[in-house]
Amino acid sequence: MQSALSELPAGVQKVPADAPVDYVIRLLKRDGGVFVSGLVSAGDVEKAYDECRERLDNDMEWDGNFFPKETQRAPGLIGLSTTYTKTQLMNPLYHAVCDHFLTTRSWFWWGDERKESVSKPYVHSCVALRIGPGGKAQPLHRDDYIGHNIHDEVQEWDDTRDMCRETAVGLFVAGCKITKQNGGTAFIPGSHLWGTDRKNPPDVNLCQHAEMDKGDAFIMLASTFHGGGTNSTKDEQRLMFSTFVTRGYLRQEENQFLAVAPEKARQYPREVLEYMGYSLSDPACGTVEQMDPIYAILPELKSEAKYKDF
Ligand SMILES: O=C(O)CCC(=O)C(=O)O
Ligand SMILES: [Fe+2]
Repeated sequence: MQSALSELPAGVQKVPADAPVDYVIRLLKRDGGVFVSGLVSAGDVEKAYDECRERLDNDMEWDGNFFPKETQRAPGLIGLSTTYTKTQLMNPLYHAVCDHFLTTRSWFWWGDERKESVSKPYVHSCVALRIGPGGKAQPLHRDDYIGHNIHDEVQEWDDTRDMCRETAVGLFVAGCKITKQNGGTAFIPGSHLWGTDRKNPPDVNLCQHAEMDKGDAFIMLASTFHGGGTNSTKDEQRLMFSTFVTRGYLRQEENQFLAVAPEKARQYPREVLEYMGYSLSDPACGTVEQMDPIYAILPELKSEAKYKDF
């Protein structure tokens, strides 16, 4: 795998939406980020915007420097936009990438039996971000600081050593044409390999900007240093949909059980509910009444419920 990484074309790549998953994964291991053109149709992006625009318009100002006052947010997107949920959160390419980086496999002794557990990834956060004219750049950060992820410095990705390195993967979808000028996300290619204990702060001069057409996407490992850019335009709003997925046994950034009303959640197919966290993380995280939480949100399934070993 390592020799394969060195054969990749130089620089952060933009791949078509039907690119092989394997290729996208290899690019992420080398660069920490990869662009995907036309991942979502312009029509679906516009529809998703319509469905969350009111929340964006009515957002409160952030008190602090993580977001400039010109940035408005629409969190809890699953509750606001079925189009976003269907066309972005549940995107098959994104899921395959998340499955690769965020599935956790472990084995344990259970008496004299050797038990294997596989914990699958689930939703971390779902928010639309609109940076208005004049909005200043965010401080460069790693989104996995949220989950206290500490990194060793490495030269190159190693599949065995780095199996558990990442705790989250992001999907940024352009809601409009995104340029460096209107606040395209700044990121440092390769910074996912950096150690936490580097002496110097991340240098903005190493940044590249995520410039995308409406419906294009940027998939990014959460350990990559990045931040919303400065919107230096007079009249452009930069709209981007941001999704993160995390390991099944870690706490969600955005609590989906409270962020999305149960009556709204119930309108989604079971696979969406499971991705939100209405499912067990093997062996036994997330139970309700010591069973899979799906029975709590879909009580009509209760007749099939029974206690089981973990
Ligand atoms: O707005 C952006 O481009 C990035 C936002 C971000 O990094 C964050 O909210 O953590
Ligand atoms: Fe971030």
